[in-house]
Amino acid sequence: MECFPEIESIAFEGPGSRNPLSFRHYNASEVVEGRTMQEHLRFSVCYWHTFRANGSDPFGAATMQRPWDDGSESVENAVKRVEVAFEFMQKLGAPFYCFHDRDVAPEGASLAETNANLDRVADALEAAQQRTGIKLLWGTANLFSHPRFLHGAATTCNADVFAYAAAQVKKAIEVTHRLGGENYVFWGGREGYMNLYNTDMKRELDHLGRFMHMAAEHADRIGFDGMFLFEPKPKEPTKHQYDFDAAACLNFIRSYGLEDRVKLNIETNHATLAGHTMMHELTYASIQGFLGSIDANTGDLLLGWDTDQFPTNVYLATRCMLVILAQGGLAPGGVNFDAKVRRESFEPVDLFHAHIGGMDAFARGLKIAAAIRADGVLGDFVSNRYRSFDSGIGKEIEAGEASFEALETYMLEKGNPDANESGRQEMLENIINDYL
Ligand code: XLS
Ligand code: NI
Ligand code: NI
Repeated sequence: MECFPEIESIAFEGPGSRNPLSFRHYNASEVVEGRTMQEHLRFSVCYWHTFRANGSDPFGAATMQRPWDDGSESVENAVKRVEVAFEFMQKLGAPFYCFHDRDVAPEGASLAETNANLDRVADALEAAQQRTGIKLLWGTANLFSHPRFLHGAATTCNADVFAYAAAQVKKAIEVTHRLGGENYVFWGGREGYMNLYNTDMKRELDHLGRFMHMAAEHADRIGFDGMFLFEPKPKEPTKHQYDFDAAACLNFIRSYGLEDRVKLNIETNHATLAGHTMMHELTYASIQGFLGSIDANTGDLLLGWDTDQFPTNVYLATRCMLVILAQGGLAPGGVNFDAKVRRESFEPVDLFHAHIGGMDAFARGLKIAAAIRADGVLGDFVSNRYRSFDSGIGKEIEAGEASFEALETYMLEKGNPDANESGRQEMLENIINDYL
């Protein structure tokens, strides 16, 4: 059964096209900086928002009654949904997808039944992947929806819940491995606290460290060598999430000796909630070699929560691509649209419009960032700005050959530093506008 019969494959028609169901900029085979757009962008559709969100919010019921969904939490319905998902992704031309265990298969009455449900749906996913060539960018476990996780999963005060979470992640890594997943994500849904009066922060963080090590040990045992990705988020659902931002995550990774195994999956809306720009978070992670993948979305600056909207802002996409190109790409990570259509956009075709917009914005961002890099307008300015460190005293400082004493002698002799120069922010902003 075809679920989107009115939709043909979404084709690249070029910037002049007025067909809303076409790409104006994303041309999968077009080469930019020596790689195709498909290779650079590695777009991924997320299962939870795209195939499970129903438009309900704290104030109202579901608005998206999908014609193919019987509304039941049965394995049969879940298997049918796999067909819908792959038809959608194939027509869109997305090479990857991502899921949480509970997005794809329903929870059963016991862990064993739940695992069996997941295996049955994994059979369908595996067959659909083989049929279509669409690959799994990453898998993950939902350790936040079920009430058992109310105090957290790896950071719960209840050792049995910790054990349950471990068993669940063990299974999720195995299924990810079976499906050829290239990465495995840890987003600590309820790993944080609501109140410090009842919280032993030290113990909770130690437990999370232990949990991650056990995950790595199990991955090694089964031969899963995909990258682990930690996803920062400052708040929501807890008041303070332990994986607050890239800096907090990196401190955690290093404190617990996980740096060989774990990189970061940076999400735009989470950066915003942490009071950072996406470019800041990407740069911070990338300069230290920890930028693994991105969850491409955007928030609403007038709202203080994770609205997970599709990214259509070309400036934002350009800034992302500047950082990603500078580090030589994201692979084995990718650009995952952790984004959902608005409650009011309840028709199936809106899923196409949303993804087309995100893919075109990133394709434009890629082309613009590549042009900026080719002309060297930022790169040349920045290297020139730091040229005092290329020779003389600056070079000695960078080489570790200077001491406070030597610098004092140098300055006493010289008297005063060389004059400062303008940072030219406005000029640079104007130059970037020329490319947009
Ligand atoms: C929620 C997170 C989540 C992760 C996967 O805010 O973004 O969707 O990406 O667990
Ligand atoms: Ni995310
Ligand atoms: Ni989010």
